[in-house]
Amino acid sequence: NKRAAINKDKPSSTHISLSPEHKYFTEVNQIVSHHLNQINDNLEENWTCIAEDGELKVYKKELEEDGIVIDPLKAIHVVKGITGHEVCKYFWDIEYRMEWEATLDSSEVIEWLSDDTFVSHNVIKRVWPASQRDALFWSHIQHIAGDQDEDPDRWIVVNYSTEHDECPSTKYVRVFMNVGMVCETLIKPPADGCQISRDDITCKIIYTAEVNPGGWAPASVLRAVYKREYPKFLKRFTSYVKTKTSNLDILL
Ligand code: 18C
Repeated sequence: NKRAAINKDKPSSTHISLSPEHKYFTEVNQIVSHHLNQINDNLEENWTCIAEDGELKVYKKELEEDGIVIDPLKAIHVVKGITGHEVCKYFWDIEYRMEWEATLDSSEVIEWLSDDTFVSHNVIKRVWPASQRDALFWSHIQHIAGDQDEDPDRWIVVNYSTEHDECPSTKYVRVFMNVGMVCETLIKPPADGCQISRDDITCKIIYTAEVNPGGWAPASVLRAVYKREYPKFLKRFTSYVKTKTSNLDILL
């Protein structure tokens, strides 16, 4: 039975973002930088395209560690009518996760670390013949203001595996993951005196997933599942964000 996520002890809106004294501060910033540094990777040279559909392209690098598939995956998508802030908001906010996630049985908050970072426990749907998996990770959202001539304005969400005393790995095989969603918004300047409309905005999404399935799983099945599920996720999730926002003010 699918269950909506529980927002456990969500900090009040006056709560500050992760402070430099917080035990996760260094790790969060390191992993955010890791994803930002990968934005300009040459995908034509080092990666293999496994799916292409309109503006969506999904790439992978084949990699195995002790016979376990850990292929890094990267997807680029360009979607009209939504902003990077909107895409990141719906990807990060666990209140909406079960509305678009098709690969999870459940998702639940374990601890709020600040108003932009929380730890959640997620049970992944079982794929026959492998054992069922779960994932425990912190999710962090951040706005990175662009500088005038070099980098554009960006929004980023990172989901990164962690440990938590309240949620030891007992019942399932635990997956380890480092997932990043980086978004840039392009705005076509509207005619003089006109307000920006959804027709004037385009969002470029750079999604990366480094996943270790945490124990043996048949390589051919896993690669087939990834090839099918990642493009499906990107199409399903972005059309969800379009539907969710179509009648709302643009969130820049
Ligand atoms: O990034 C995504 N979602 C985030 C929020 O939930 C978050 C979660 C990431 C989960 C990554 C899961 C990795 C799977 C691990 C392997 C499972 C082993 C299976 C063994 C097979 C032989 O960052 C979006 C994630 C989109 C994930 C697409 C691929 C995941 C495949 C997982 C299998 C579930 C299949 C469900 C299909 C069910 C059909 C009956």
